[in-house]
Amino acid sequence: MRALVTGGAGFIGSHLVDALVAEGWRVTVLDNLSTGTESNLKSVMDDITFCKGDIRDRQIIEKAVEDCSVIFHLAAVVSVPQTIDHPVESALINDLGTLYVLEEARKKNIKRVVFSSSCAVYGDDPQLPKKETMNLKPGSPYALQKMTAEHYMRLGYELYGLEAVSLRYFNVYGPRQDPSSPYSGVISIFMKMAIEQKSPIIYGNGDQSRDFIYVTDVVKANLLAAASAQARGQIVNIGTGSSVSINQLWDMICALTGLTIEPKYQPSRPGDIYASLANVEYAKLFLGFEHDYPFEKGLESTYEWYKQRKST
Ligand code: UD2
Repeated sequence: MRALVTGGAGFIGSHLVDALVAEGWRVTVLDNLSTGTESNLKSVMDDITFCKGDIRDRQIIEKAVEDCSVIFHLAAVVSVPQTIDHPVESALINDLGTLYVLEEARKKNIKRVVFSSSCAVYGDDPQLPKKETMNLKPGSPYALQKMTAEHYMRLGYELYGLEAVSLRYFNVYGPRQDPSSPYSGVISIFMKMAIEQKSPIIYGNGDQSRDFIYVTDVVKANLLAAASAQARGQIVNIGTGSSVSINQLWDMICALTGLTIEPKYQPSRPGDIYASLANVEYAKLFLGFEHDYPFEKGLESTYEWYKQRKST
């Protein structure tokens, strides 16, 4: 069995590639290395076929899908602010690129496509927890592009019989998440601050909360989505069903690292969502998915990774 992982050199994609290789899959990675890195794949590079290329390039997709039975489609512009600055270019990648991948799947009769979507599609609806059947209120080009791509997945299923599955990730964290941009995931930034023993910045009063899910659990959800018969044509939240506030998060990191550093508070970010929490019933029903990593354990593994990274 061969799988194609688009965006396979990225934070989440590279963990998925590791797991697929460990399970005995043959794996092709398609990645343009815009945000992903070859170093993320260093332990499996000899075991995979690596195609450096862009999902806007139809010829390279055609080559990459050869012999595949499943496509995991993760390649995307992943930064919300970048999609606000570049709405057209990001749509070409996030939407047209997805359509190219689906079209190649249709031509080559590849049955299953698992798409990485985002809880961003819900927008700032105060209703909690977020349920897949809720009305969507995309509040950025990024969210709109993910929503559009989900619809292409749905049409792929309804019109062409593609076994399309969309996974709406909540806030994913873990090793290899890059903390270098101010819009990086809050956990990666806070880990960097803890290791450098500096005060983190908390935007707003810190009461805003997120449903954080460990990257290994997201990989597990992808593997189940590729295998489960009930998953065909579904859109499924991937979260834990519980949340922590940003204040609690920093307190937990302090407890874990033995630090007593006060955070600095700055005004809320424009457009920041107050609370985010996944309803996880569909994940259980359609994928048989439940997360394995309690938050404390995920934080600890993540901290160990950042600590080691600093010392190498
Ligand atoms: C996440 C996704 C984004 C989009 C969005 C949809 C990440 C990195 N981003 O944005 O792509 O899917 O969800 O709702 O997963 N914060 C601080 N200090 C910092 C950094 C962040 O206080 O140094 C706060 C931030 O204001 C926010 C919370 O932490 O309230 C989480 O921020 P984030 O950037 O990790 O993720 P989020 O939920 O804004």
